[in-house]
Amino acid sequence: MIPDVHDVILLAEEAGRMISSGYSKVDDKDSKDNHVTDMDVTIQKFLRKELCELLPGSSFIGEELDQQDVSGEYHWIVDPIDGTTNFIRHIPASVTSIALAHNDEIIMGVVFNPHTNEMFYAVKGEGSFKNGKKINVSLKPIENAIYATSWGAYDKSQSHCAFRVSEKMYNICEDIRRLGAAAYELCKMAEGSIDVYFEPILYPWDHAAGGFILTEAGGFIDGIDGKPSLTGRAPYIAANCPESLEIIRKIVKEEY
Ligand code: LIP
Repeated sequence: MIPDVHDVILLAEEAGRMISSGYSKVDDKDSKDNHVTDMDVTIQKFLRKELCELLPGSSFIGEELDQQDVSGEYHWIVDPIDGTTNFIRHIPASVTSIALAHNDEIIMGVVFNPHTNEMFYAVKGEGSFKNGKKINVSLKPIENAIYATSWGAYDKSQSHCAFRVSEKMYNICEDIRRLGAAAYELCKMAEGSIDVYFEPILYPWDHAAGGFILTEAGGFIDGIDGKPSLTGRAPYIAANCPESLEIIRKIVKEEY
């Protein structure tokens, strides 16, 4: 049976307490700009054990430790700390992101920011919630939109395109934000604080839970060539309404 979302929330809260206790070691990953702390690894090990116990037979994909098992009907997709650079630099935007997929479809998402005590969650067909209150995307048209993005810090080969997209969007929208944690940015879209979004490179653990919470809150997601998959890295586009989605998708396509 599918676990109760409140049991997953309890695990996210425990992960949050671990984030709040800090870290003692930082290593570089595939580039000098991409880091992992001992706490990313500790939280992932904890969540893998607890989540797989919560749903016997489920498999697990996590950002760290090359854990990428999608065998079986159900699998968890986890980023123990999304926004690791923020975490290292004491910028209060690092979250734990947990999604549950049934085959190729997300059916549950939980994202917790322990610095601000924001608990976002959604279960398929039931809408999205923040700290127990239902949330929805904004109704803002693109000319009043806040656009959030990144320029692909871990692989700067795509950065020039993303900067050109930013310039075009800056001229159309109200302003730009870069929070540095994709899962958190997608949840801030779900509650209407951000309206349009593009990242040149995202992995499933960055977007699975946040993107699901966004769509359950009425938002829209896409990629350049079809919907972002739950395996592999790809560009990621999101908006509060179909009209803005079409505009950002067109601009991204022009620049890639
Ligand atoms: C990061 C994101 C960030 C994005 C990076 C990366 P990490 O996750 O949340 O917003 O721009 O590409 O995926 O590495 O901190 O877990």
